[in-house]
Order: sequence, then structure tokens, then C-alpha cells
Amino acid sequence: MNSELLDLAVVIPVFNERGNVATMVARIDAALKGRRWEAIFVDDDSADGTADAVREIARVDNRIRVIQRIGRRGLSSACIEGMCATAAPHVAVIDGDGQHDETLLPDMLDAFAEDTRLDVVIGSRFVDGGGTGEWDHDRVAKSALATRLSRRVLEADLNDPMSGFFMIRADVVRRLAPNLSGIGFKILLDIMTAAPKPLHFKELPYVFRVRTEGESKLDHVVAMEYLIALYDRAFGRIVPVRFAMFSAIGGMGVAVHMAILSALYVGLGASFVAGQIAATLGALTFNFFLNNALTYRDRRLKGPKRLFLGWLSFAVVCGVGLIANVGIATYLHEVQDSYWALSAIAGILVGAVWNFALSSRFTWGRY
Ligand SMILES: Nc1nc2c(ncn2[C@@H]2O[C@H](COP(=O)(O)OP(=O)(O)O)[C@@H](O)[C@H]2O)c(=O)[nH]1
Ligand SMILES: [Mg+2]
Repeated sequence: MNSELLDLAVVIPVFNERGNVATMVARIDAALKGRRWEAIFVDDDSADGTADAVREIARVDNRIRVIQRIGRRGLSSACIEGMCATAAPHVAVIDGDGQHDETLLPDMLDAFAEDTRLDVVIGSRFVDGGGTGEWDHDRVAKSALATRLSRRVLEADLNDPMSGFFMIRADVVRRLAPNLSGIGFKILLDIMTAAPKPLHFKELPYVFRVRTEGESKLDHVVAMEYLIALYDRAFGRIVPVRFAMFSAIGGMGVAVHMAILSALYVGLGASFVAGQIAATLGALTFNFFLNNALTYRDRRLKGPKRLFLGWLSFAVVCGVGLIANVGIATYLHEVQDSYWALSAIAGILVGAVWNFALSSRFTWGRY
């Protein structure tokens, strides 16, 4: 390889990592001495000014770039965009918090030179010489379970399919990009399962380091994100994940409604109207908070004022949705009355799609 030519792009997904940016650049620079590389930080408009911290360095070092994404969140999609934004033939993905061992990068590059059939080189915690450093017990157990599940999905003898640290041929990523789900945080698993023919890979050991600056974004959502990614692989094209979650939560809302109504009306002898109003508000509130925590966890509304305004817009959207639901169902029922249940289901479907579309635009549209 001609040493004048750009050989590697290091893609660094970052979210609220301002305090880690300069260290990352210095470490990558030291690790890749003598190689032609560039680093692309992909930031999801972090409030702490991560993107500006990168720009400060980029003004004096043109190997450094930043992609600042507005209105979007997500580790996988950030990595995909970074990987597609370079002319380098190899791209590496590495966390921006220093937990991955950047001194492995030259070995990864050399592996491609040694074996031209290789598509991807993976930094692995679970081969000889690798390790998870000072992980707590809970995290080790969760990760082991997820690793086992993924190995089954993959049907490849890969020891660390959940690794977030790897290097891949850029043309391979670009070819697969249209088929990647881009959801969740397991970009490597996404890439490996999207490939029509199994990719040639090699694992190199490294030890996961302890984070010293900033905080982890993935700890508490790991298990759920993982299930979402599996769902998306299997059914995502038929019913999108978000709509499925929104509808499932809507279904739970019905149960909440009935529970409140029966408690007030049957249990406490309140009037039916009062019970119905209280139950509607209760179910609405339940749905709002659950959707805020799960369906829209990446755009979660926080703070009393935003939560209240969000709740209010959700109530308005669902109120209109209810009118649409009843209107459609009544109309269909008037046209033909033999399939009354179908009329009702059509009304519910229209209402659900309305609520989903409008609330994702107005309630969780901006943050
Ligand atoms: N652009 C972007 N980066 C993210 C997002 N979530 C996490 N990251 C970055 O991905 C890397 C790994 O995340 P981290 O929270 O350290 O995960 P952990 O090491 O598994 O606890 C870090 O550099 C984060 O800043 C996201 O939604 N968007
Ligand atoms: Mg980390």
C-alpha cells in the first residue's frame, strides 16, 4: 500500500463526550504513527458541545472531521453514517470514551494486508488475551447472555459478536448499508447478519478499559435494545418497531382503562361518566409515560414543563384520534351492518395510526 494514500477512517460515535475528545485524538494519533488516516466523530447534537470540541481540533488538524446530526439519536445509525462518509478503503469503529484499545488499530490494518480475503477484523474481549476489565457482575452476566443469543442468530463461530470495536472494508459496508437496520447499538451484529454471504472475519484480543470521563449511555437499556434489534431483524419490515411498541402500549392502556373504570364504577359506586373520564385520563397518562420511556426513549421528554406540554399535546392528538376512530367505525357500520366488529377494528386501526403519526411528529418531534 502506497503510504501517501488515505488508508483508514476511524469512526467515533459520540454523545456527550466533550471531555474525551482531545484524549481520543491524541491516542489515535499516537497509535497510528506512520499511517494515513482520518477520524470522523459522529455526534448526535450533544448538549455538552461535543461537536464544537471536535471542531476546535479540526481547525488545526485536517485529519479530524465531525458529523453533527440534528434531531436523531442512535449508536448504530451514527456508525453507518460515519462509515459511509469517507474515501478510505478501511473503516474502524471505536467508542469515544477510551474504553476500546486504540493501540490495536495498526494490527487490525495489518491483518487486512496479510489476508486479502478478510472483510472485517474484530476487537474481541472473549478470545485469549482479551477481557472485560473491571466490569461489574451484572454487566458480565447480561453481556454473556446477549453474546450467546447473538451467536445463535449469527451461526458463525464469532466469540464477541457484540463488540463495538472493529475494522471493516469500506466497500463492504457501503454495499450492505441499504440492508442494515440501523436500530439499536449492535452495529457489528447488524452488519454480520445483513451480509448475504458470510463475511470473512478475524478476531484480535483486547481488554475493555474503564471509563474515566463522562457516563455510559447504554447500561440500562442494553437488554431492551437488544430485543428490539432482534424483533427488527425478524419483523421490522412488516410492522415497524416503533409502531409495534406504540400499539402494544396502547393495548395495555385499554387494560388500565378497564381497571380504573371498574374500580370506580363497580367498586366505589361512582357514576359511569365520572368513571369513564377518570379511566380515559388514567390510560392516557399511562400511555404517555410508557411511550416516553420506551417507544421514544431516544427522544425522551424530561423536566416538568416539557413533560406537561408533551402530555397535553399527546392528549390533543389522541382526542382527535378518538374522533377519527369513532367517525370511521360509525360510517363503515352505516354502510353495512353485518360486519360490525370489522367496522370497529377499522376504526381502531385508523385511530392508532393517527395517534402514532401525529404524536411522533408533535409530541416527540423535537427535543
Ligand atoms: N452518536 C451517538 N453516539 C452514541 C450514542 N449512544 C452512545 N454513543 C457513543 O457510543 C459509545 C459507546 O457508548 P457508551 O455509553 O460508552 O456504552 P458502554 O461502553 O456500553 O457503556 C460512546 O462513545 C458514546 O458516546 C448515540 O445515540 N449517538
Ligand atoms: Mg463506553
